[in-house]
Amino acid sequence: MAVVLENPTHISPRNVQDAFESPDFYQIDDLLTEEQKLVRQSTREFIKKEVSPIIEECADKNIFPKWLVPKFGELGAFGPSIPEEYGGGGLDYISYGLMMQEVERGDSGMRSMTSVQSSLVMYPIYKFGNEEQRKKYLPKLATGELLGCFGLTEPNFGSNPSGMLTNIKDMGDYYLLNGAKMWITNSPEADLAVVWAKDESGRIKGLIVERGMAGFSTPTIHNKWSLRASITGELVFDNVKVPKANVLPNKDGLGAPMMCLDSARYGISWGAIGAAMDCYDTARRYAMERIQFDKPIASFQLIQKKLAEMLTAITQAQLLSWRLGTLMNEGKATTAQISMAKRNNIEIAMNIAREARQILGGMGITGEYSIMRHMMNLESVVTYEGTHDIHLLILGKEITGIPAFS
Ligand code: TGC
Ligand code: FAD
Repeated sequence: MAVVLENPTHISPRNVQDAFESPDFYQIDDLLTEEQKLVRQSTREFIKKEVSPIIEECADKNIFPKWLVPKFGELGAFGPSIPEEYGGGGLDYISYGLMMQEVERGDSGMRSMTSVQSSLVMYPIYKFGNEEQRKKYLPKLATGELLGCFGLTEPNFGSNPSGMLTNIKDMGDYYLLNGAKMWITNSPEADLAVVWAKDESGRIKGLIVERGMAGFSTPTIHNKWSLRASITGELVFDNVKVPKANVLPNKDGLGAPMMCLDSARYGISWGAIGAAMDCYDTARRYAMERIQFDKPIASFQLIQKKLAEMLTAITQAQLLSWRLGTLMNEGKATTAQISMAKRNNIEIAMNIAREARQILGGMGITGEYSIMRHMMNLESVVTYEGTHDIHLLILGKEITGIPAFS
């Protein structure tokens, strides 16, 4: 049963020091600016202080730590790439990526919460909204005073969102919204939802739906074995009257939500590196200390093979995301390039988590270490924002020119 806590009073913070150190085998730090390194450092410190001590208990008890929302806002984790005049960080895409890496190093559910707010709520309001909408919502979303969610997926339309049934009818002064969205990160606690719905001509439009509008409800999805510290739900619209002022005017069609997904998938490519690094670092430390056959298990060739392969995969993923970040900064990154990075980096993270868990033997399945939690979380990450196979097909289309989706 998912629980929301507004403050940490009922949590017993762990007294174990989070000693995480990130691997940098190819001196990728030399490619980063001082500002980017500073952003990474401040996020890492925040995660060590605010997330690491409570996250195992939250995941264990299925608690969404809502008290962290304004703290993430203070850190600058909401809308880091949105211009400062709207409350964003005005940072470049590599800074955004490094932030997502560090947040997901702490927990994929926390990264979900922050990347939805940044890429799927603030980004469309900034990119497709008018000045009034930007000024009304963005500063409060940046501080975490408002929490948002993004409604694209429906019960019967996941990989194929273009088939969506959620619809709006023009009633003169307002739109009448009907339909339902499924699997929506943050929805049960969100103050507003960016919702994609078809108008009477079948064109997809983006709308800002606010909590409190009559006919709008957000039931929680319970019993998740993955992303247990993130809250997920539905969005149900039963004749919701949405003022015309809440329609995002500057882009419609499936391309609009797809542009948001490009930004979020890019952030996830970095986030997956964070989860992979945490598993690698945990396994490396454990292997150095765990004695079997009178020696640290790190001295056995098979353990060294696992560690060497993990480090190689992390280094490849770092290079992929760093280069993609430079293309994002230049406005040149393509959807297929983003798909490659999201797909590759999640795959390496899942493999690393599995191997790392084996290095810890029986201890690997417990909540004493973060690995099993990362493993379970990554099962969602490999599915949302386009499944592993959908990204393969996006790449297949890029290579051959032939869409194999249908
Ligand atoms: P297709 O025919 O390829 O395209 C339809 C229209 O969309 C345009 N378009 C894009 N425009 C800009 N940027 C992009 N990246 C675009 N991708 C597509 C395209 O040009 C076309 O425009 P127009 O004007 O000609 O109509 O579309 P399709 O229906 O064949 O579907 C293609 C497919 C399968 C690749 C796509 O729909 C897809 O990516 N499916 C996966 C769905 C998905 O990723 N859902 C994510 C939901 S949100 C989420 O999971 C959040 S989790 C958050 C968290 O907790 O972190
Ligand atoms: P389906 O589309 O039914 O796919 C099932 C299987 O069929 C998959 O293996 C898929 O790869 C395969 N498949 C489908 N089509 C093809 C094809 N053409 N060729 C080959 N194989 C195919 N959505 C939102 O809109 N907002 C959110 O905030 C959000 N948060 C989420 C949080 C969590 C924890 C989860 C699990 C999901 C979230 N989603 C969200 C939904 C997510 O984007 C969808 O789950 C995802 O896009 C897949 O859709 P589906 O689950 O309906 O699977």
